[in-house]
Amino acid sequence: MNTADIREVVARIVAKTPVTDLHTHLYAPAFGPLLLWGIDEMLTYHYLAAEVLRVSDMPYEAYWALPKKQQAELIWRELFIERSPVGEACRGVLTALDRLGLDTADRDLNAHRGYFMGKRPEDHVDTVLKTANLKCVVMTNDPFDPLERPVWMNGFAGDKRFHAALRLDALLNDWGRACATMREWGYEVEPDLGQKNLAEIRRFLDEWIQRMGALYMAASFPPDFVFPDDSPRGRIIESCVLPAGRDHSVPFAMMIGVKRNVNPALKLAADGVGLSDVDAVARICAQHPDNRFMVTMLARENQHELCVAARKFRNLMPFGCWWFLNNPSLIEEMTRMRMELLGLSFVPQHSDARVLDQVIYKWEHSRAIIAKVLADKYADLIATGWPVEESEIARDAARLLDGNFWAFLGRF
Ligand code: FIX
Ligand code: ZN
Repeated sequence: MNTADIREVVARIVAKTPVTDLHTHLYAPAFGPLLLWGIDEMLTYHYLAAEVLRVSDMPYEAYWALPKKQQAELIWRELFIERSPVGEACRGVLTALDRLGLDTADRDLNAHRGYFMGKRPEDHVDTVLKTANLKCVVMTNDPFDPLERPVWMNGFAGDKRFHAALRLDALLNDWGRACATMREWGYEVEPDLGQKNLAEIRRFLDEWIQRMGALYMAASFPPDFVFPDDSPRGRIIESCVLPAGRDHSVPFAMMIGVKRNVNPALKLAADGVGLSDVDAVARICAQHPDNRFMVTMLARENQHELCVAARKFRNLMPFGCWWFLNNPSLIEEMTRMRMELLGLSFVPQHSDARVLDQVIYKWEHSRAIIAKVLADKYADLIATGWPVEESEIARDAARLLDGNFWAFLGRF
């Protein structure tokens, strides 16, 4: 293959390579209203709530008091009609609508709503996963969530399109509250975290990893995340999460760098970003070589150091361009840097989709950038005389979009 063809060939191959989306906030249809989908959900995504509340002078509380349909109408008017929808989250809505076959030249929101009316979520899941070319997605499953918990307790039958991940923010970021809740559930725990308490927390983790069939455990952490750490978080990680990870052979995913509730009036859109300490990541990987850590960091400035840490520790898997980094310019920068430092041994992206239809845009936009970076790298190889075959491109793309994650889990 010559360099003139390479972009087109790589783009075609990457587009047709099925993806495992390893971190989303989507749910299987069996979770009922927890599965969000459709135009009004897309428009009221918290990324767009933050954007509309910059341009509208409506008081924050008045916005949140509106019914969802009216919030969506405000966002459509302010961000799509009064201004061109050039931001990534706005553009994403249009990509999703277009690929679902809607006429995006039509600026009538009600016309778009018509498409979603009367659809069965079960069927729409199939349509969307097929349109986005996803093999499966991983949910974010919180046993402390009062809406989610009963679905598991009543015996969720499973859905091969949706895998589980045991989310531990409640346990690791607010032990006082988690402790009180766990006591209500019959665990013998006390705020002081003695040996017996730690054994009970371990029992809780064992039960939930098994109940969910969790592929990994996960938590998000603030920028001041440290390790080792004598706080309840550090002690629970060291004495419960890591031993459970080893015994059940599941990685621990750490999402580091989110400053929660910077502006509480913005509710779900309230969070910000801060610079974190990559040495904490290096230390946990060094001290626990028998554990595997999937790590994504929210600050752009942490990305280079994280790549270097990943070169030092094979039990560290950098993944995704998280949240405020999930924008074309930053995805390109990060993917290029990761490929140059780590070859093909990373997971370039996850969608973080909260609304089913979003996987269409999140993956189409990211695939295009991953393909562009890969093509540039192949062109550099071709320039040295190294031949690049289509079958090799397909193999590499499959590793990036699917295989690296499953191999890291130890499940091929
Ligand atoms: O903590 C997380 O998993 C974050 O991704 C979310 O809480 C966040 O709200 C989000 O949707 C980011 O994309
Ligand atoms: Zn997330």
